[in-house]
Amino acid sequence: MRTLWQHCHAATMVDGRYAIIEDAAIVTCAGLIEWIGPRSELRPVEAERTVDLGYAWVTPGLIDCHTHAVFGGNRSGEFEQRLQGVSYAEIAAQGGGIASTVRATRAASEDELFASARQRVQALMRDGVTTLEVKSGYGLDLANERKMLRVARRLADELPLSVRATCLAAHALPPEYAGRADDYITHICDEMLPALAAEGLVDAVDAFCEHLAFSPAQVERVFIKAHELGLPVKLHAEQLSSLHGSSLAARYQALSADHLEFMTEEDAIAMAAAGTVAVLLPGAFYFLRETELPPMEALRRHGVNIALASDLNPGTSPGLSLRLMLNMGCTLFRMTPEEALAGVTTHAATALGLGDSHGSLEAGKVADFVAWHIERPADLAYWLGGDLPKRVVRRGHEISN
Ligand code: DI6
Ligand code: FE
Repeated sequence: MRTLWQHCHAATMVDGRYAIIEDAAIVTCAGLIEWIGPRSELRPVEAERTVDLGYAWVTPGLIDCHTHAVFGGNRSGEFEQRLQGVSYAEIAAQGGGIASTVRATRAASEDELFASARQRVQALMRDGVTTLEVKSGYGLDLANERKMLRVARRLADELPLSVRATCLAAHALPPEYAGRADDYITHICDEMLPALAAEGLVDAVDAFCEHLAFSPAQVERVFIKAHELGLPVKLHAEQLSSLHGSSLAARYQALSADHLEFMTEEDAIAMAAAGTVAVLLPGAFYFLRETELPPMEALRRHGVNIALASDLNPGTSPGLSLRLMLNMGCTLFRMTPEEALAGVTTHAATALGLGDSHGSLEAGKVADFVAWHIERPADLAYWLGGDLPKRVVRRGHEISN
């Protein structure tokens, strides 16, 4: 069905810029954008349907390119501990942290994980999210990583949104492998990744490169296996210390390196050369009350594309609003509202390997967009969360929210 959407303004986000079209018209057909431009230049079209958007501002559908939305339990007790002065690393060393979510996730059935993840994902969707990444990484054995990734696939089957599933088996050391990290990496490479990839459950492979997780040498083994299986890689890097994981990620043409507070200028140069997107996660920075800022100037100077994401997870970023992350990206990291919006559209798409099909409003791209009843695009980064009035269109069809 061909639809003409008119009486709107558009921030197309082509090349990551607002690139504003005032009084725009958008023609969608078969789930794609067929034409977009000023209404005055629209040639007569045979549209089955014409929709008046009431001079709303249209942006691409928002893309949350880094979430751990599938997990059992929650960690508000640890939040209370941390407020009493216990650090994230200390909690992890006492068997809490990621390990406690692993226990809860292993104990949960697939249906239970789906039900809780669906609620969280629906909260993100109420914020205009039409594409989402979901990582595994709280199962840490074949059966439980499979269970998580199956829930990620099911979210896409049952909700009107696109989901990319990332295998993060190298997130933490499972208790069965205590003191044997290299053996766990071998298990990931020889058993888990080949099986999960063969089942079609994996779109990308991620790892956590940190003193309290895995070393660059261990991460590299995972990357080599991922490439053997034809899968792109991503990396949690430089969140709590500098191990140059982001340079390692760039050497493996990673789609993204994420967190990056402790990255160096050399890391930025390597990422720019490889086209690896910097995914910044201000929710985790805020929630852990970190003080080391990502090197924004170095990222800009070297032309690294910057994305923003929720990092939705129970330990470091229980963030259910991607627009709140826009505000935090601006307030905490000094991004401009334009950079922040590019970070959840154009560059987020690239961070998921979807840059050719998603993330901007242009002919040929998937017709995922949001018509916001706001005064200017910067309003999206201005309001602190909340449910802004809007209409959400996915693959050319309006979805209710
Ligand atoms: N970095 C993070 O912020 C999350 N994972 C990671 O590698 C935290 C996950 C958690 O604490 O449950
Ligand atoms: Fe994360």
